[in-house]
This record gives sequence, C-alpha cells and structure tokens, in this order.
Amino acid sequence: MNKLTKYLVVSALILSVWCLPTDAAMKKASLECADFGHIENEEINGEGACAATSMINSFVFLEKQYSNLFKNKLIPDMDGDGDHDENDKNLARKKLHVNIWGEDNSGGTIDLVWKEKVKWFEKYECLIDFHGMIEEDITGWYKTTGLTGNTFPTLNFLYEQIDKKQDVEIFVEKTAYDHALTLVSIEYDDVSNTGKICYVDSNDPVQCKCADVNLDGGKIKLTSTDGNNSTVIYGAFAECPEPATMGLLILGGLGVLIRRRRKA
Ligand SMILES: [Ca+2]
Ligand SMILES: [Ca+2]
Repeated sequence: MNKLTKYLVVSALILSVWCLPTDAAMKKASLECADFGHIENEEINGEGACAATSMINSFVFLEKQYSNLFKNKLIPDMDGDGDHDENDKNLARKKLHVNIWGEDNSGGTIDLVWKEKVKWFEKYECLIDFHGMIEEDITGWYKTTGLTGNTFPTLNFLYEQIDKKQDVEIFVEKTAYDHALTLVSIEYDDVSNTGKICYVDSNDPVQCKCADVNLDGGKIKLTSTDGNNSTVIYGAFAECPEPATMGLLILGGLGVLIRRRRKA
C-alpha cells in the first residue's frame, strides 16, 4: 500500500468506529460521592439550612475538582485558626444561610438562593459559567445569563451539567422549596425517560442516596424509599469555571512547566 492508500484506509477505519451505532438511549454521567462535602443540615436562627448546606457540600467538590482555582477559597479559613476543617464548612454554611435569609430571617426565597450563590463566586477572579432551570418567573432576578425560567429542569440538563463536572443543586417540592439536594450522578434512558439519580441529602449526608426518576407531565419525579419519595424537581442550579478560565489555567500550567524546564 502506498502512503495515500494507507491514510485512506486508516481514515475509513477511524470513521467507521466513530460512526458505529452505540446504545444512544442510555445517558450516564457520574461524579465521585466521596469528593463532595457531607455536612449535615441544621437549623440556623430557627430555619432549616438545606439550601446553604447543599451548596457547601457542592463547594467541597468544586475545591477538589478545580483545585488550582478554588482550593481553600470557596470555603476559606473562616475561623482563622490556620486549618481548613469541618468548623470552617459550618461557618461558611452559616454565612451563606444568613446571606440568603437575612439577619431578620425575612428572606429564604429561591431567587435569593440563586443570587447569593452567584455572589459567593464574585470575589474570585475567574469566569464562572452559571446554569440553571427553574419553574419560576425570573424577571428581576440577579444575573440571569445561563438561567432559564418558567421551566422544569430536564433530565438532559442534569446529565449535561454532571457530564461537564459542574456541581448541581436540585430543589424538590414547590410549596416552600422544601428541600435541596446535591446531585452526584445521573443515568437515564432518553427514549423511555426513566433512570436513576444519586445525591447527597443533607438530612442524611454520610452516604450518597439514590432515587429512581421518571418524567411525569414533563416534570422529573423522584421515587425513592427515603424521605424524598415522590417529589418533583422544580429547579436546578449549576456552575463551573468557564472553558476560557480552564484554558488560561492550562496555559499557566504550561508556562510553569516551560520555565521549570528552562531552569533545569
Ligand atoms: Ca479553620
Ligand atoms: Ca480548625
């Protein structure tokens, strides 16, 4: 075979592998449960702090996943004793909770959950890609680029965020946004729209829990044997560093490597 024939044969092989029919119906994305925070929900000023707790449990994951950007930053040394331990997570959670609820406990609405989460990242000099879907009118909400209102989160949305290694908080039961969970994994059949999600539930956070999911009138319904039985997902908020930031990080890393090589 001459070079051109070889090239064509190899290209054809690559293309044929590329185009092989796969089990397109199954979508699966998962993160490591152990990489997330596992602090427990508690009452702060008489209000449950599940929203703030679910975020702090996400921030533990982000600090680990994007350590160049966030290590010891999303949850800083809150008590100033020089280490980063559970007490710092609890204090960061309390601060976030009070930001959401206000000193007089008058807040706690879902738009404030979104706002305070976005604001938590604003002190860091990196671009964050915020995403969300929520069954709420988001008119007047804080910085809504990437947030879609008046819609229930879709299975594909949850899948895409986890696949991109974003953290995702999901909100279940609309009455008062009864509970927030930290999503860890999702697998579902995109033809039957049934599958399974796993998450950290701050009410019982030691192990990750899982629930079956299916679509019920366009809403994701959870069915599990724990306290989240038969609830509907009304909202999902996610974020991760923007690709531009990641590109800069990679370039920065290369720069360091080149400098090191030159010194050697
Ligand atoms: Ca500390
Ligand atoms: Ca300490």
